[in-house]
Amino acid sequence: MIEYSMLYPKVTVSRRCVSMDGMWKFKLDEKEEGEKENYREGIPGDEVIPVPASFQDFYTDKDIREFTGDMWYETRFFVPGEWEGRDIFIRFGAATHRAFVYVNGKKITEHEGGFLPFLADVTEHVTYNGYNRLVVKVNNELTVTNIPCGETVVLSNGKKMSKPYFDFFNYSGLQRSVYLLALPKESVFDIDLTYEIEGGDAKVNYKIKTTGEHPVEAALYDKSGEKVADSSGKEGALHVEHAHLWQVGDGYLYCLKVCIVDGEEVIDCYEQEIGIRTVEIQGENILLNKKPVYLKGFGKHEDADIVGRGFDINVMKRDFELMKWIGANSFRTAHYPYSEEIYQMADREGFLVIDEVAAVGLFASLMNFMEASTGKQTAFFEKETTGELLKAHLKALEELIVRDKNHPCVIAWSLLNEPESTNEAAVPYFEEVFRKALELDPQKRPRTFALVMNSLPDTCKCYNFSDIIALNRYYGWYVKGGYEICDAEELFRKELDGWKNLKLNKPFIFSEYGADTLASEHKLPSVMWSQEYQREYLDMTHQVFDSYDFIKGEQIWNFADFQTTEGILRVNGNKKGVFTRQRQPKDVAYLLKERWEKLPSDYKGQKA
Ligand code: EVA
Repeated sequence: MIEYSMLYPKVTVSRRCVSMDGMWKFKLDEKEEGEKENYREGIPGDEVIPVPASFQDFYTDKDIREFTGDMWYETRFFVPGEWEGRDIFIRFGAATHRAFVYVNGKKITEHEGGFLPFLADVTEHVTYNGYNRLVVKVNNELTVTNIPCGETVVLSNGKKMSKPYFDFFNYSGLQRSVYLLALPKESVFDIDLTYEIEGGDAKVNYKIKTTGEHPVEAALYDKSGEKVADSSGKEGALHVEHAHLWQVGDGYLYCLKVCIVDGEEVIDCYEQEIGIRTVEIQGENILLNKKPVYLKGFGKHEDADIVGRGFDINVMKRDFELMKWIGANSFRTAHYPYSEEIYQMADREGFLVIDEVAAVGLFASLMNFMEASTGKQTAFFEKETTGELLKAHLKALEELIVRDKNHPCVIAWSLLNEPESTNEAAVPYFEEVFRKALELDPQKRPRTFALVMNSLPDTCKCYNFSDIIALNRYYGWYVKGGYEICDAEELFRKELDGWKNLKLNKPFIFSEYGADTLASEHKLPSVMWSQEYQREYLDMTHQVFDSYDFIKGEQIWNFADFQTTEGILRVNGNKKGVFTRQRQPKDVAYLLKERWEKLPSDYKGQKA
């Protein structure tokens, strides 16, 4: 059980919420002296840095960019006197990968996991009508007991370095917004929703958790602010006549207003935007509002110049404009839960989201994305540390589902990316994770995980757990690239024939496929890394997709070029983007636009 409310911070009649974003004091603890020197009471020096942002790409010094260890942030905040008597929290959108929070020198809380929100209850520790000091120690070391998995090594010069078992740069710090909240002592804590569509009408079933005993009233308003239904009680149903369903490209949102009342007096109100829609798997089909839908889109990252993985509202806007332009309808939040504002935008724009927890790197290798194709085994789930990892994974999963369950855009949970699922030891681990997701989600959305190249019909021990089988495949890139692409196609078809023969009666999607491509390279005839080859690769891949009716979606890797650890396989980052890191199109963007605009939304839906 999470002991604080995960509801997104909002100002209402009863709630106050002040942004703490801005320039904060900052210090990398290079000498590991922060504890001894009592940084919790104030950090030395004058360095300041923006919050939210990754710290890495502001500076010109490589030791800073690669810094691994503790970093300290500090800011001052004012708590209004009229807030006395309320509960006061500091809400962190995320702190990557773990944080220790101090207010006025006193430790308040700590949090493990770098991509989900947490609250520090500071009610008893702040000075009212005065200034207070917030110090946060953030640590960005990677381990195999937390997600995402990796190692921290010490180099011969004594400096620590991050060795991720995943293919994105270990951006870290306070990468999301921080808010100061004042809530009434009795407040709305959590909201569960399920939907039933009845002809043209709909039923919204709700269950409200509060921190007290007073009664609850719920009312639903349409987009124009008209009340369309209401109900009393912590649990109930709202009947909506002629419901405007939430659809792809038509993210119609109602506003659910939940109030705790004491007679005439309103104790607390919270407003939650909701979209009325159902999601289910039926045979080989993914159904949205009982109609088949074919996924077209991307695996993405939160990644951009300078800000790194820090939430940037401008980059978000551009990304949605590009996704609409190209005819996409969906994306996967590879490889971690994204900033909440991105789901809110997907809700509004009518995008389908596969929401991924940060369980990536559960395959002990620095280049697992490549080595998996060679049949390498690492016995990952046989490690002694697996129990501890599972605990961290389940906790993050709970935070993810509680945080995101009310977004209509979220149509499935991705519970792992490319785990080593070819070993029996993975099975009990998967069992726990898949069971937990089902238990936590009131809407019982489909669950999936992305299968790595060597998790094949005859080797994967875990595909049966998935409601949607999601394949990450690189035939024509890591396997038989270049002039050998004809052999890649043969192997690709052979694998798919294998899946077909299993008659799983489940939908398949491609959660990754792609080829690294330098926006600067044109070459006729093609060579790998040229824009011409990316096109050839996609032409082959699309032909294969179109030959199998059980394939119900394609999410290309990646939306845009992104930063990774440096190395011989990466040219200043991963270049599989359809767009550059600056969000301009490579040639294949036009090919995808043509394809995706042509494919009907229920492509292959009727034949199942
Ligand atoms: C790649 N392949 O090699 C991608 C990685 C990604 O960036 C994978 O899931 O299998 C991974 O993170 O480009």
